Amino acid sequence: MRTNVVIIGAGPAGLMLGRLLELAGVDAIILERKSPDYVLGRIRAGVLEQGTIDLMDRAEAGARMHAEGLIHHGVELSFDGDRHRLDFSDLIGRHVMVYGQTEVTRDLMNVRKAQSIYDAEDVELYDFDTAKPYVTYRQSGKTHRIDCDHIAGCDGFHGVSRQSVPQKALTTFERIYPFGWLGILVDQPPVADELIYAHHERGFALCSQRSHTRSRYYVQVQTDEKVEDWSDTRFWDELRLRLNPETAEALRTGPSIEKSIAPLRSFVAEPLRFGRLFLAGDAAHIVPPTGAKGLNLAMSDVATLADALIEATLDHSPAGIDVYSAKVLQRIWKAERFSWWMTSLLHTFPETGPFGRRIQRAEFDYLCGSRVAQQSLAENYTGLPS
Ligand code: RFL
Ligand code: PHB
Repeated sequence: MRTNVVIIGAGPAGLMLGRLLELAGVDAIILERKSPDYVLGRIRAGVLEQGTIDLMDRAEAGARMHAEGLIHHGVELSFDGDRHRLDFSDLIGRHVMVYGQTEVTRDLMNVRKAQSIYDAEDVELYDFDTAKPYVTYRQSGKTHRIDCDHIAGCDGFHGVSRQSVPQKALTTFERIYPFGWLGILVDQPPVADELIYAHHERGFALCSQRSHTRSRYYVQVQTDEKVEDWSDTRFWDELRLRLNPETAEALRTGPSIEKSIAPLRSFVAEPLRFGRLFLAGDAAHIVPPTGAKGLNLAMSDVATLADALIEATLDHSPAGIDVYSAKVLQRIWKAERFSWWMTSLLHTFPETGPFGRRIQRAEFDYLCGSRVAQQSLAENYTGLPS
């Protein structure tokens, strides 16, 4: 087989890239290790920035998102039960949309006409430092080969693409946090109209949602915690303790339909181009979910990469691919900074002690009293320009 671009990974980054290339007339094949049902079964992000909404429209995949997505004009922060609402629309004239990553993925799968190969095992990348790269994979016991001009590594943090780059060509920056998020999905109306990010001495908690009838809640847990040790009752009891009393009272609980623990990590690889291989999305970087940036960052990477690959393929110009890595890394580091900062403000860090908590409280009080500080948070949360 031969194509212009082999895209590895059919998460939101790979699917969006594939769609943008398809619409521009650039031939691409997506190779995904898992089945479509498995990909759609992963419960992840829930908040879309305007840039992501615009990209869904450009991909001609935005109709259901506009019909079902919920526009949120602000969020609430809570510190030891003291509440403060940030009104993004008033602060900077912008908003976000609540629409699940699962739905984004489903919509992108549905509009795609070109070839996607699921259940592709043992994907391997070859000769991307030459003009004739190729990729191999196994399916039903047979090995297949695809020759191409470029390879896009959109295969997430544990994917094969970044691992195929020689160690000496890659610099990585990493911070692993000493806790994770235990998340629960439940078919009950959300406790509030907007998201609540809560700091409590027992740990962080987040009240999020997917729709008017489906809610998503998280609590900070130790990294060695096991999901099996968290019955639904234990989860709801712990969540209530971390919210202010009125919110705890209003909480509508029920049996969980999904429950999982995600570790928290900050990670960046540099650079993001190696000859004819490009990394994008979680394959290139990870942010802790506190700033709701991971999916949005993946989308802004592939928007830039799509334009670069279209230019390289149709106009035979390397201008876009030559600047891809430097351009997206600028935005990536700003999102890393914001996600690290939100995480630092809202979680409990066992090692920082009482001094650390007083500093967090001072940061919260400063935020509540300063419109400039609120505008900064709002500007970053709703998405910096690309
Ligand atoms: P994905 O979604 O991980 O997709 C990668 C795909 O590549 C496939 N793959 C391979 N395919 C072929 N061969 C191989 N060797 C392969 N190895 C892997 C995988 O099966 C998969 O299908 O990466 P992508 O596309 O870069 O998308 C990134 C986002 O998924 C991620 O950043 C967000 O989910 C992060 N995130 C959030 N982001 C936001 O913008 N807003 C949020 O509110 C938000 N909340 C979250 C989150 C992530 C969370 N977890 C579980 C880490 C909440 C949580 C709890
Ligand atoms: C979610 O709904 O899953 C979600 C929302 C906001 C975040 C992280 C996760 O910051």
